[in-house]
Amino acid sequence: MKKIVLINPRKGWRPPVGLLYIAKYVQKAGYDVKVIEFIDERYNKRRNIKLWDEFYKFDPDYVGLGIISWNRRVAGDIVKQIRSTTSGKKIICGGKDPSYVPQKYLQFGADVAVVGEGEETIVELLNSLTYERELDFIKGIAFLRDGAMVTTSPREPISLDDSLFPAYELVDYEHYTNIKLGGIPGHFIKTGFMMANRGCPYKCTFCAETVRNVYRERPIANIVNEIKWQIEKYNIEGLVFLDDLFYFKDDRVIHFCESILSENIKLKIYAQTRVDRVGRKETLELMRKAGFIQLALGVESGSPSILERVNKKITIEQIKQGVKAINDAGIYTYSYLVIGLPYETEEDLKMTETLLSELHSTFVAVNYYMPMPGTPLYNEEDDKMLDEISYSLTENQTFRPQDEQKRLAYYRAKFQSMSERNPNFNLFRYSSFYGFILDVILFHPFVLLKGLSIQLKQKLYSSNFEAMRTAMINYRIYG
Ligand code: B12
Ligand code: SF4
Repeated sequence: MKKIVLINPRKGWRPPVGLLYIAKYVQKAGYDVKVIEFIDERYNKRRNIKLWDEFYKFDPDYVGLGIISWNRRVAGDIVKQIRSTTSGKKIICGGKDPSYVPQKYLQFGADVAVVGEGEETIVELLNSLTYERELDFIKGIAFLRDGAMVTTSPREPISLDDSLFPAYELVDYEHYTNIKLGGIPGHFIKTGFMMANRGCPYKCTFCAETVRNVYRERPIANIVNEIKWQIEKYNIEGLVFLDDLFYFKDDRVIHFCESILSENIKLKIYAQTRVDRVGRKETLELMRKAGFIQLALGVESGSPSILERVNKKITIEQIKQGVKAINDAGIYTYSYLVIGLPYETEEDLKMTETLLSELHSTFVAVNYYMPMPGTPLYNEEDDKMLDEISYSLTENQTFRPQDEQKRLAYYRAKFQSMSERNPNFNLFRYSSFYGFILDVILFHPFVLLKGLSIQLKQKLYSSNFEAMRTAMINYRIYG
């Protein structure tokens, strides 16, 4: 049996679901699969050395890496290390970043870059490599021939009708469910993760998903079966839907909630929607009954001209109505804002402040704008930055000059403080959170000190508490 190692170049606070879908399809096709998740080396170099030992011992025929753009540099280093220390292994790079810039990965030394969704492509590719068939007829790949890149015709988005479950058993999924701080914001419970739909039909200009905007649905029965399986196997109490747009169609949400209720499934559920898709009181009340405790919304900005420029296709009025409708149904609102867009003025930020003061969102989360490949504002300089950086969860997420960063950090702090509830303090409702804090304070105080020292030096976070919280998340991930 041919062997393949699938690599997550850098583990995060949620599981690499895409890579685990690939793992399941490859396993089903008869390959022996191992998944290795490297950790951020600044946390524990020795752990990565051990993982490399496992890699060499398994001695795979094929290697596949699943890469988001933020991990480009570390993924490149991994490809180069495999090339320089082994021979005869076929290296395949897939995921968001190789889909946008396949040539980069071929330059790093990969044999093939997979563009788009990989379930069908990887199986056809491995079979062709195994039986030494031509690659030209496999859709959705790029490879080098006589030094020039050959790109095959695009792969269609896959149908989710008979979706297999991701191969959670190949990673420490128990660990992911137990991070708790990476689950439902403001809650400290054992949480599972899942995709119910794929794609999003909208085209917001800052969002990296706009290229694969074909919205598709998994059958409700298939989703419910996976939920039951995760409850039985991992004892989850909460569930995060990772979908870009969970609540898109009213009738589908109703069908899902009715299935959850009829199966007597009791979970706290978090999902994402848009302010212009919610509104029917009956649906939201049903969602509340089915366990939805938090709905996240892309509010983005309080400035109509910013909403227009990012092509959000929502109005200030819709934002107010959407948030109010969810609040009224007794579900927490989690409003995402994006600040730091290149054309954003102080006046725009003031308008956001005014909107927040009227909004009464339970939680407000502010992200700094990050240019991503495939989006209109992304330029050569950003691309060079992604080639060089080694992003860490506790470090600068924006690469802006310090003054600019401090200015944005000020607004971030201000906006987040306009939440109706502080998500950090919400955590203190959970008795298990006290145990965790005590463990950190008594046995690992350096975790908090590290967070604080980053904050004192770089002022990256909106508060000392947030800096320490991020440090604690890292501790939960990397130990
Ligand atoms: C879960 C998630 C995370 C998790 C895990 C990330 C991971 N490794 O998968 C965590 C919490 C760690 C995370 C963190 C971040 N994330 Co995130 N995250 C997501 C989210 C919500 C779901 C990912 C997912 O499971 N998708 C579903 C699967 C089915 O799709 P997929 O991952 O693309 O996989 C398919 C293909 O890409 C391909 N494929 C994937 N791997 C492989 C491997 C091989 C060998 C092959 C052949 C094919 C292949 O086949 C898969 C199946 O079809 C996406 C949004 C989204 N809709 O994808 C954002 C997203 C991936 N994240 C994004 C970003 C920006 C981040 C952060 C930088 C945010 C931040 N400011 O901190 C950090 C990075 C931290 C870090 N250092 O890793 C961007 C990435 C953009 C880009 N160009 O890469 C996305 C797309 C969100 C967005 N719309 O902007 N994220
Ligand atoms: S920001 Fe949300 S609505 Fe806009 S394209 Fe991305 S996922 Fe879709």
